[in-house]
Amino acid sequence: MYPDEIIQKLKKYEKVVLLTGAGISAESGISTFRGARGQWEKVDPMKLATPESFAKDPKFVWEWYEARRRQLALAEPNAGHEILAWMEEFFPQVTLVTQNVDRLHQKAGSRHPIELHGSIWMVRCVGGCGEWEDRHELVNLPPKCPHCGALLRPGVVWFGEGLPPEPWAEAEKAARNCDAFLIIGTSALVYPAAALPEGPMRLGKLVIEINPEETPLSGQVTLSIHAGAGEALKSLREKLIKNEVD
Ligand code: BJW
Ligand code: ZN
Repeated sequence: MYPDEIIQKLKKYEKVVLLTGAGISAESGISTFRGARGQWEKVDPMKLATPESFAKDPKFVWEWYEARRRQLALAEPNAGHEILAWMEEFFPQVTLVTQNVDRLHQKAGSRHPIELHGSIWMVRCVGGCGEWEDRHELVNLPPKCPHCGALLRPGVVWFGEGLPPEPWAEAEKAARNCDAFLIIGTSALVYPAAALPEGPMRLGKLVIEINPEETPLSGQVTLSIHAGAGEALKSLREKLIKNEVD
């Protein structure tokens, strides 16, 4: 799966960036957005993941989010999440950047995942009272702010909204300075996250993609592994450890 010279190089690198998408959580039973079995086969994302849709029908949008929250409350991280957390022990400096809102990386032990699209466990008052974590089952949808009575919205980033500036700046900086960049389980269709590997690719850095399907990045990366994240990352860990002993 991995040529030896790539493993030898990777082993010596200090600064590694990991960019994840919905595919890393697929093996935890969480549907991806696009592609085979993606949840957006069944629902139109533009009806749900935009501020306009929320303004028009907050109950409908919240029903989708609350169903996902209940599914996620029962979900466990899988081998892929665990191996990415292990990489923080193996490499001197790992920056994990995720587009996922599920917090499964944190549950697997990753210390400081950068969340580009927020978190499904956060709620935000549209009246300006702030944002806080709430994992309770939300029964009366749409939920209202306990402080001012305005609507609460999910603390995620919808289409047309800017990414949170600090996480984005941190992700860009890590991408600029990395020795190697791993892209795991993202269709690489949603910007600006999909643009993060562009700099490293342009500079000829080692860029590895793990995805069972082709993506727009597959032809540009150093190595494209067409396999599920669990299998591909288990194999990578074995090679890294074996080569360490050799
Ligand atoms: C496996 C697997 C296994 C399966 N193992 N892999 C530049 C160019 C063009 C457009 C734009 C642009 N800049 C901005 C835009 C507009 C827009 C955009 O990108 N649109 C595109 C669709 C064209 N971007 C935005 O609006 C962003 N904001 C922004 O840019 O602000 C500045 C701005 C403001 C105003 C105007 C203009 C600019 C915000 C994007 C927010 C995305 N939000 C969502 C919803 C989050 C909340 C929620 O969860 O509900 O984020 S959309 C959805 O897509 C979610 C995801 O994080 C994101 C990415 O999806 P991801 O993770 O890649 O999942 P999938 O399903 O697409 O792919 C899964 C992959 O896994 C597949 O490839 C499978 O093959 C693979 N897989 N099993 C490994 N076992
Ligand atoms: Zn409020």
